Amino acid sequence: MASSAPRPSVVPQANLESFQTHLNSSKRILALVGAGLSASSGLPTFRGAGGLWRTHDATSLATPEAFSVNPGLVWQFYSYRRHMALKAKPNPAHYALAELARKKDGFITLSQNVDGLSPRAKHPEDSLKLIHGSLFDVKCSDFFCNYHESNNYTDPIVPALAIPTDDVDPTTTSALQARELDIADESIALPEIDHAHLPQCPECRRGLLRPGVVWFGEMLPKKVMEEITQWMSATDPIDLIMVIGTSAKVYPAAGYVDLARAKGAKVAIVNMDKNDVPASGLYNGDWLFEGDAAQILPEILKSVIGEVQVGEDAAAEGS
Ligand code: BJW
Repeated sequence: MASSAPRPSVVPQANLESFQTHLNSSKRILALVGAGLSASSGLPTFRGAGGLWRTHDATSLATPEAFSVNPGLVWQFYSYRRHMALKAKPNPAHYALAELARKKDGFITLSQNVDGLSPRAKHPEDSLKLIHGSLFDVKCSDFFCNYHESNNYTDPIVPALAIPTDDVDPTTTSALQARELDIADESIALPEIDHAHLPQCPECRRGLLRPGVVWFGEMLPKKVMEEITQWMSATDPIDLIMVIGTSAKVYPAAGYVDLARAKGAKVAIVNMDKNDVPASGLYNGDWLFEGDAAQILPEILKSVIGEVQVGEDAAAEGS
């Protein structure tokens, strides 16, 4: 395991000291993380810059309605995201949170991310709650079928969803000479994909498979939500909630900030955009760390986790 070189400080000293004093004495800590955690791994966020996929607002494709109207388009969006996530690597922020989970018993992370990077940074499973599912789960879209498959890393999941390539030399059949096209590039026409060539449910043989993620208007995974409710409602206070790389605009995730506050928590925000604070704003004694989570988290958590080990990537099987 190679350790990363010490980084120059990116955090004002006074802020850092008061945060670390609180962190060191905190017993129950929550992290709410979003797409900004994976931004420096090269994965785009949802809102703001990078929140467009071709001409589509990414959030407009994350609905059951979009899937029912145009499953081919929605699958192309998710197939592209699966491919990008498999190519990406966890960054120091993923490793820092994973290490904090090993060091502090009373720490849980609620991740809105579906990219698999926290599991690949070996974040202990029991303290990582994937509240919006995973790109690598698939399930049947038929209401009456319960088929669900985890850890499906086949890329592309069906041949029709392969990222198109241009053959640099059309006279050769060597795959090595084919270059992947960026299907996010609008100048490249997307193929129309017939239903028959989209992923089919192997169980009911009636429905299309769909990504095992939580779309707008859908319930979050019941078991995960119950585990979170149980953790939140323990009688001991919550000391700290860290709100990391999320615009905190999507519910029920964003609601955990107020729930944690109501149980005594101070709030620490880590975000590139200092205006992206939760709806209830910042209180006296909270912290705002403005900048890249991949730089800030290893530094602010250092008093507990030491130097971050950017370690082996528990790469997805088959990737
Ligand atoms: C950096 C950085 C760097 C960049 N370092 N930082 C209560 C009030 C109002 C509305 C509702 C409510 N309750 C429910 C709703 C409706 C809806 C909702 O919240 N709508 C809002 C938009 C208003 N919620 C739902 O529908 C949820 N379901 C539900 O509540 O069901 C109830 C129900 C009851 C009975 C029957 C049926 C249902 C489901 C929400 C599911 C959200 N799904 C998505 C897609 C997941 C799959 C996929 O990935 O494609 O989840 S949408 C999208 O948003 C995705 C994300 O996880 C989520 C949050 O986005 P995130 O992560 O915050 O990303 P961004 O882009 O917004 O922010 C990135 C941040 O990073 C920015 O701040 C940057 O500045 C920062 N950043 N680089 C640090 N390097």
